[in-house]
Amino acid sequence: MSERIVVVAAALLDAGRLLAARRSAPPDLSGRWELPGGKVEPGECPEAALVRELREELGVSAEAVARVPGEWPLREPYVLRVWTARLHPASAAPEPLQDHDDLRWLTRDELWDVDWLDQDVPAVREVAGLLEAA
Ligand code: 9L3
Ligand code: MG
Repeated sequence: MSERIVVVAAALLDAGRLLAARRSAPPDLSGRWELPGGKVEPGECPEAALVRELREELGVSAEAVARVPGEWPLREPYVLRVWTARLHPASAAPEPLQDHDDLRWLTRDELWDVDWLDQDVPAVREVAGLLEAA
């Protein structure tokens, strides 16, 4: 049996909006939108990985809030797990520092205006109810 590697992603929520990030790499994923995150490193807990990825990719100080129920298969051996997350009050605003070339804060009405990665769609659907209408 192959070991699964967890990829964590953040449904970063602020003022009733969800942060979407447009990937700039690799070529087969670039231009598609995702919940930012990445691979959990050996020995790292998923919530710590989430905080680290948000700092590295977006330059923010944030924390995991709650696991979004579900687990979604990615390319072998990866599996996607999602947490809601929030910015610390003193955090910088997110910037696309690494792996992304655009960011958008989406209201519920705008949620499907971006071309989400297929694998992220079920998680985005799960968090839709937490968003405000525009
Ligand atoms: N992935 C899918 N949805 C996401 C994230 C953060 C990642 N929300 C996929 C894309 C890559 C793999 O997981 O194939 C590893 O992600 P990364 O480390 O390149 O961000
Ligand atoms: Mg990443």
